Amino acid sequence: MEDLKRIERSVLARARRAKAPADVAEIRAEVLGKKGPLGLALRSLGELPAEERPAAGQKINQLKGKIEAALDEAHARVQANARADELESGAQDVTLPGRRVVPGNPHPLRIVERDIIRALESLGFAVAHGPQVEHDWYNFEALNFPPDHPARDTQDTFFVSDAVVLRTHTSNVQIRTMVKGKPPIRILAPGMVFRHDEIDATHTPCFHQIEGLWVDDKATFADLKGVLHVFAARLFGPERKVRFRPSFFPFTEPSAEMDVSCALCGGSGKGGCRPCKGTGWIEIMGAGMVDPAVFEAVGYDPEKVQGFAFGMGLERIALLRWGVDDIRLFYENDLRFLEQFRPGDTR
Ligand code: 2NL
Repeated sequence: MEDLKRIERSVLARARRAKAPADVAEIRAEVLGKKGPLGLALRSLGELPAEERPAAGQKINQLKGKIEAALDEAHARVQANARADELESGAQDVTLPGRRVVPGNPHPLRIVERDIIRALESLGFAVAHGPQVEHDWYNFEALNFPPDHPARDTQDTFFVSDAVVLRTHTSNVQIRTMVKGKPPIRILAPGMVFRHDEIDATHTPCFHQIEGLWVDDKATFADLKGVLHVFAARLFGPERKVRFRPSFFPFTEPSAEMDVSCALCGGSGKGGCRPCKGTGWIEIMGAGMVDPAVFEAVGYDPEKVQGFAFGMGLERIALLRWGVDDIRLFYENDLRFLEQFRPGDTR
């Protein structure tokens, strides 16, 4: 019994002095292990007279419980101290600047698409979508393509069946919108289109377009010019000039092409300027007044409604804007190329 008292005093004193979790673990192993003083005491019970053994055994077990509780308490204390020391010593410097998360960025063609939509949204245009696999009627017939028009040729068009094609422009969206609804209509149709072209620096069989359509009872060619002026100023900058040249499309009459002045030579064309081939002008889109035959196809009375439409290729705009010289770069998924185009970049 005397021994037990001594063990208790010395172990509890050591537990109070422990400074680190390792100190507590050491005391635990030493005192509670098989070869420790308590183990010895249990084994020496056999030397006592039989009637004293139960009481002595109980004492030893009580002491064991007391020591375990003291060690647990000591462990909790040193653990809390260690944590406090760690924080105080600056192991976690909460004043360090945060780690930068590298964000992904949209594909350059998406950036161009978004900027074109933004430039026209405030004029009242809303975005509309339609199918990429389309019936011949929505892609050609309703757009006044004569049956023998070269664009219908298998050289240009991907046929899914005799009467079903991969759309060659996004005009199918405008036809569907006109068939379903009624004027006034003011929509933008962005999307993927398909033509059976050989791949080179300016052609891929799948590319992107955005077309616009404005129909009401009095939308004029002057309105068309106004809209496209605003568009060009917003997309290319107010310092660029625009001009309209006569052109032809089966679905517009009259038809025009719009050029913007070349950014590189400032419109002079001097010095054999490359982007404008020395002309000072760069073609960016086609446009025109919707042909009466198109209105008749969708069930509108061409005597009562009128309007205009325009269309452009996103790849072409992207090439011009960033001075890229090969359209295939947009489709190779090389991050070293794609990461150069950050949203918010203008020109
Ligand atoms: C170009 C020219 C153009 C249109 C697209 C259109 C649509 C309907 C009716 C009339 Cl539903 N026109 N779209 C009009 C003129 C030109 O695109 O060069 N695109 C790349």
